[in-house]
Amino acid sequence: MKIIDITIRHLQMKLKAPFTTSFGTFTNKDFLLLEAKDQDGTIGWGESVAFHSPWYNEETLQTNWHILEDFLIPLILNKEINHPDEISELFAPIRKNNMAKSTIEGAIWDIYAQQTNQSLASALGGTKDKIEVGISIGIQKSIEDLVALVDEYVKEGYKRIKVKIKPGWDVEVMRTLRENFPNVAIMADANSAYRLEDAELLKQLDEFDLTMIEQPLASDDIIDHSYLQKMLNTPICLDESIHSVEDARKAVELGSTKIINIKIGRVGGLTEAKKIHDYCEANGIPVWCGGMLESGIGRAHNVALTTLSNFILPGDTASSNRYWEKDIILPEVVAANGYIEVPQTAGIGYEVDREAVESFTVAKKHYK
Ligand code: OSB
Ligand code: MG
Repeated sequence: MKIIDITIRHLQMKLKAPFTTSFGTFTNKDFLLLEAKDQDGTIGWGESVAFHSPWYNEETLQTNWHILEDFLIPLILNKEINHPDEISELFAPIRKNNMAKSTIEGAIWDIYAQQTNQSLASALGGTKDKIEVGISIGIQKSIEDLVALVDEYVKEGYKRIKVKIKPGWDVEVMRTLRENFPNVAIMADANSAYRLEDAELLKQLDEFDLTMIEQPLASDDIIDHSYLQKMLNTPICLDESIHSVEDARKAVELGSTKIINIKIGRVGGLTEAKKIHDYCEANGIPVWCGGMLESGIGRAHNVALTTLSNFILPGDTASSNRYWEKDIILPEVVAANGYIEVPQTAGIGYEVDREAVESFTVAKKHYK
């Protein structure tokens, strides 16, 4: 393939309900969409999961646009590409900026899958025809509100409930949830809100039989996570700390993590995501697919990735309608009874609703 034309759009979509983490509250989702056109006319789509502000990692919508426009797009346009695995080599001269890289790489995987007439899931080597999913719930105004929400999602059939925690919203919250939902798989995500000195507090969570605790300590730290894991019975799952298969190997060898959350954007694309998956599979580490409040396009990529065999634990890929009044793909992603059916048509498997895309676009630029 040869990419001859790229469009970047900045979309703004209003979340149905605000989403609060240990770092702050989102009411809108601002993100970049990338549309790439091959010389044969095939179009592929990629979504940047960088947020408007750098709270989750150092990347933002604007840094992604800059890196794409000034560095990554020039490395791709009019180059002969035989397989999407080559993209990471083309991008090797550019350090980090994984979410920016992943935005183009995702579009190229979409084109490759269409040109080889297979679903993105099959192109990646995935085998499942449906995937099991859970849901991630932000910090609420009160524990009563949280219990009511969890009850709703459990009734909808989500296979695992993840709740955000932070100092002051942790042990009592998890105790109440476990009392109310004795048989539900429950986990907590701290988004780096604690320090090793909080180990005694985090140990109290062992009582509630959580499936795991996600990213309790700093995003750039795998040493203290290894000390912490030795003190806890609850398995630690790393999210923010893992950017590559090398990070995964080091964290696993140090005993810093027993489970890994794979996010395509955070690791620089589907090729690296697959490498992490394969490494974990060979080493007995279960993985699951994380989420970044994606629109339908990023969501479709997550669905495809989750069809790989070692995605053993339910991920955060919930229904489109959990986030949006209206998504930008047709049909929308639907989780029924905790399962999403994997589309079998070529490429990402969902139609992009161009009218919806345009209606949420606040800026756009073409490159050729
Ligand atoms: O840490 O997994 C996270 C949302 C935004 C940023 C980081 C995270 C999350 C979630 C929600 O937990 C996942 C989703 O529903 O897309
Ligand atoms: Mg997380």
